[in-house]
This record gives sequence, C-alpha cells and structure tokens, in this order.
Amino acid sequence: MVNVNSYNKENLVKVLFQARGEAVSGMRLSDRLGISRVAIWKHVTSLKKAGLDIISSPKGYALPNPDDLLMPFCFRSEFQDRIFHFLETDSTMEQARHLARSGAPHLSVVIAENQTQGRGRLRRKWTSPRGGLWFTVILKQDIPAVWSHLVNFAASLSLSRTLTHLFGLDIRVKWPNDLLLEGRKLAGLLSEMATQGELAEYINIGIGLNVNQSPGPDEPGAISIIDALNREVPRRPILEAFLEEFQHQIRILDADRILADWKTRTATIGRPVRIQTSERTYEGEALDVDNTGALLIRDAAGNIQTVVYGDCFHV
Ligand code: BT5
Repeated sequence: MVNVNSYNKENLVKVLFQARGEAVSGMRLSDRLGISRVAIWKHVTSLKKAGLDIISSPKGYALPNPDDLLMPFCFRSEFQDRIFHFLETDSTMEQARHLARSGAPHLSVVIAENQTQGRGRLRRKWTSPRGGLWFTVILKQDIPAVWSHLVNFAASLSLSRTLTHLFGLDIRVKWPNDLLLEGRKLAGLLSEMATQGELAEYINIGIGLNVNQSPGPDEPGAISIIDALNREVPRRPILEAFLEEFQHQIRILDADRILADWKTRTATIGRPVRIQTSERTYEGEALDVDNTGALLIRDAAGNIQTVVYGDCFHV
C-alpha cells in the first residue's frame, strides 16, 4: 500500500499543484518546505518512481497535468475530507471494506492510481494499471438491503451520463452494470455490502473506468477513453462530476425513476442475449428489467424467464 504519506512529500505535491503546471525551482521548494534541495530532489525521485508525472527541467519541477491529480487536496472542498488516495494498493475494495468498518463517513471515496489485485465479480481479475480511474464509493445511508441493486443501477447510470456530458460519447449500459462504448467494455462495476438486520450497514460500489491507458491485447473486448478520443483527458473532473450526479441520483432511491432512466441508455433490452449463471445458461431476447433489477428474457419457446444475476453476452 503506497500513499503520499510523508508530510513533506504531500506538501511538495501541493506546492506544485498550486503552481498549475508552471515550474517551481528547487530553491523555492526548499524555502517553502524548510528542507534541503537534496531532500526535495529525493522526494521528487521517489514520487516519480511511484508513478506521479513530475517534469524536471533547469527551471525546476512541474506537474504537467494538474487536473489529472486525485489527491484529496486537489478536490473541491466539499469532497476533500472524504477522499482516500493511494498511489498503489491491492484493491480499493479491500481498503474500502476496512475504512467502512472503521468509521469512514457516507460517500467516502477510495482511489488508487494502480491496483496490484484489482478484481471483478466472482474473483475475476480486473486489469488496473496507471492511467485509469479505479475507485470505490462507500455508502452508509439507511438503505434496505433488498434495494441495494438500485444503487448499482444509479451508479452505472450516473457514470454514463457524466461521460456523455463531458465528452459527448455515446455510452450504453449493459445489464447488469457494465458501460459500453462502441460495443466494447469501457467500465465495470462491482458492489459489496454488509447488512445489519434489514438495512445495509454499508454498500461499497467499486468502479473501474479505462481512461488514459489502453486495455491492450489481453482484453480485446475492452476500450478506453483515450482509444475513443485519441487524446488524454484529466480524470479529476470526471470523478467530481460523477460524484455529484451519483449523490443526486441516490438522494431518493426511486426505483421507477432510476430504472426508467437506465433503460433509456441500455444496449441490452431489445436484443438477443445469452446469460450464463453458475447453474445454467439462458438464451433469448432481452425484454425488460423489472424493479428488482432482474432481466426478463423471452426464450425460443416464447416463455418469459426472470434472470436475477449472471454474465450477460450480447449475441
Ligand atoms: C467487473 O467485473 O466488470 C467489475 C470491475 C470492477 C473494477 C473496480 S476498479 C475499482 C474497484 N477495485 C477493484 O478491485 N475492483 C473495482 P466483471 O463483470 O466480472 O468483469 C471482469 C472481466 O472484465 C475480466 O474477466 C476481464 O475479461 C475483463 N477486464 C479486466 N480488466 C478490464 C479492463 N481494465 N477493462 C475492460 N475489461 C476488463
């Protein structure tokens, strides 16, 4: 687990962040932080090694993409106290679970630049190198456990809306919770919940969004924003806009509204699908999603099947 955990390192990044991309000389940094220029150089070297994009030049040090930074102090003040940022961790789901159990507030966000054990559903591997947006949102509002699926639909809806709004991309949601762009997987969602009686004690929603990295030949069915736009985009505005939209969506968990909005953006309803569960395979036309989040499929014999979970393939 790596975060910008030294006081001096954090202050160094803060000073560079405040310079908004301009170079700050080693001398100035040394004055501001009250440490030697050699110490500054050592901190910069270690931050670069941990993956932070810092440019060194004769003029000093600069952060070329300040809007891409995800450290707490870079966020709008309303978010700052709830952001937990790691340069590297095993999985934000693991960190979020510890944090949720140890009193992290509602709408805390755990972010990692790089996950060494990022995971998908059913313990599948989620490839999460630097450049993507890998985060988990901790929810602690009084939600009946049986409504937890609504939060997932609200999250995929919010992310798809955010990306369409920011980049004009035609993002489609795939049942249950993937985001597709040009028919390929742009983002995946994963949720974990602990219950206390009928209520969720916490719900952690993990989101993996491919942004400035290309998933590569190992993931032929995947795509990233840089693949689609041919340019890098800053990640913090994406996360801030998503959090704003998501907070708005879950303020009142109205199943009819959330699912109706989700359905306007889905690529699943109305098409032939195959759903694989651990027990069996369903095939047919996807007709609808009901208020429990289940997918209704009409099979070849004309029977309507209700599928509660599974891996969905558009065929
Ligand atoms: C998901 O699982 O789609 C949920 C992914 C959730 C990832 C986030 S990142 C932040 C948080 N911390 C974590 O450790 N996880 C969450 P699933 O539907 O099971 O899809 C997994 C499958 O997607 C894999 O088997 C691969 O085929 C494929 N895959 C792996 N990495 C990918 C990537 N970066 N982009 C697109 N597809 C990928």
